[in-house]
Amino acid sequence: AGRTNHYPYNSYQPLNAIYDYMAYIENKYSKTVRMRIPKVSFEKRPIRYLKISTTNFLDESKPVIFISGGIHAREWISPATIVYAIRKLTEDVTEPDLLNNFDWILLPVLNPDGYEFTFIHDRFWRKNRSVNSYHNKRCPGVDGNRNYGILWRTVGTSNNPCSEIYGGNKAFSEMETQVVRDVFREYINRVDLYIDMHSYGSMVLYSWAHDGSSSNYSQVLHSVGVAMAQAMDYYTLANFPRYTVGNSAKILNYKASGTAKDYAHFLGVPLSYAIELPGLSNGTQGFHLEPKFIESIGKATWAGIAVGAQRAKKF
Ligand code: ING
Ligand code: ZN
Repeated sequence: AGRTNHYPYNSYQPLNAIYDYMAYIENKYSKTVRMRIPKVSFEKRPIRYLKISTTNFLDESKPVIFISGGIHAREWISPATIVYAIRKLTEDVTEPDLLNNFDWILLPVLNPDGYEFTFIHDRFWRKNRSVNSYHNKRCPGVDGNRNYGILWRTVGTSNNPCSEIYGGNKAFSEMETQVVRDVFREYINRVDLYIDMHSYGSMVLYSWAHDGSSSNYSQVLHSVGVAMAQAMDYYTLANFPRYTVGNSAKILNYKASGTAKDYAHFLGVPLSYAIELPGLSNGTQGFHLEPKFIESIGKATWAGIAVGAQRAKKF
């Protein structure tokens, strides 16, 4: 397995370190890993993901698991857990069936401009850094998780560019959401499990976010969600809260439209979730989980992903 300490887990890594690691993994595991750079961000940073597949890249027979993170810049634990998942599917494979039975798409940093901005200027920035004709200079940025083409800009969002939940000037106006949309287009009807990683709150969230109504899959969404939560709880340190599982509008105190997990579910992805990873403090400090917890949260989150994948296969 080689240099397993190539990527440090004792501190949060800037974009270039995550991207270097992805390139290193692609190079080292070149039979199974391909890096894709479908678009560049508003500030011209590449948006990268890895496709991991143990069969020929033209083989379209396997179900796909798609995990995205980092749409919200300040939620630093989100990209970290996806980097950890990359490790578990390449350098440190302990679930070979999961590697062999699925094609994996792992996208750690959907919002590279925002992520970089949180390292340099403002630790608690949420949105991306794009500017459109409705923006004034004081208020750049669109909330990627309100920009998807599902009941776009209807509830729990804003048409004010200064808002933290500004939905953009049209659905899919942003490069970040276009990348996710295009992954679903490319793998249409093959994505069995989609997870969009956020923080914080220790919650497994499913559709529908706009009104709290249940989807046709609510029973399986709930039972698989509970199984993932239990697996994550098992590896979560005792001083952390336990996961709660439910409809996002019901267990959060707000509704939302134009979100990634609702868009995926609307497209027909049965198991589509947003996971709110843990945070230990209240307020914005909750986004800054102490780095000493990165590795254990990575491990716990991988356990949840693994259980979701096992259930996706049987489903
Ligand atoms: N929370 C998510 C947000 O975008 C969410 C929660 C996810 C709501 C999916 C609805 C649908 O508000 C954070 N912390 O970003
Ligand atoms: Zn978020």
